Amino acid sequence: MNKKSRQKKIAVINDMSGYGRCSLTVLLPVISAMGIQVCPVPTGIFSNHTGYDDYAKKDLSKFMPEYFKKWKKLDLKFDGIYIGYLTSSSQINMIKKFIKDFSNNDTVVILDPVMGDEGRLYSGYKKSTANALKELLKHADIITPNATECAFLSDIEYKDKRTETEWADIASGLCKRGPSRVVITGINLGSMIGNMCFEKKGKTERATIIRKKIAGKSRPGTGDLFSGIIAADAVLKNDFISSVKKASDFTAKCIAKSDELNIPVNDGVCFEEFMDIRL
Ligand code: PXL
Repeated sequence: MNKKSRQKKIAVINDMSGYGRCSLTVLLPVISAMGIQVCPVPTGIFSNHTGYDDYAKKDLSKFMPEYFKKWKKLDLKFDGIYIGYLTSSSQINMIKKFIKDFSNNDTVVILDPVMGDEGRLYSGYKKSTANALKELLKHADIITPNATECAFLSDIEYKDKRTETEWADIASGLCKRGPSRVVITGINLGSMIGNMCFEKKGKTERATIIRKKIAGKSRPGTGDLFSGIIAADAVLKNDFISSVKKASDFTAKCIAKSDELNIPVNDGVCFEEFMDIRL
């Protein structure tokens, strides 16, 4: 019998966008830098993310069963399963089976319900996929929606500004559908930005807002960076609220550096500036 490896592994189900620093091109280096092996499952390949005027896209839904079959043959089990941008609603059932097949008793499932921002779905992102994604809530331990994704998941009107109690009620409603931890990301607090950490333990619910001064322009890929850190810390069993603080500090640092280096907004954040190799 092989000894159990002491290094953790996360399977990341997300798209590969060749240019624009989001999804897998962010999650692979960031989770690796936190000392965890990252195993990508590409849901689709994009020449560049869909925030640019034009892009080429290849949906990989048809390839996924074959991919999973070979992984099954390798008898893989993951400490974390991270779900991000899906390219078709047909991927939902495959992912449900993936969770069943590749989890052990201790696996953490992190769902970043990537679908839109500023009240709208991303260009080319289908409403049917957004609706189908709701089915994954019951399989997730942690979710990291922004205000737009909260509105779609909860079938409520999109509002940029809400009271703290309203955000907590939305998080509580989402918790009732599966996850025990919710982070509502990028809450508009005027000159500050907030991330609400909502935790449910038995009947006890606790909401905490982590506030930070706005570090610079809002950019694509910051949600992926943020959620990657939350996922890695969850698998490492680090404290939830400390991990949200860490993720918001690191994201803010990358945003500020990107403005300083005149990185075009669509090109995301220059997190590479802070990927020190552990020697
Ligand atoms: O970061 C979110 C994201 C992921 N994947 C693709 C995207 C976007 C946001 O625009 O276009 C393909």
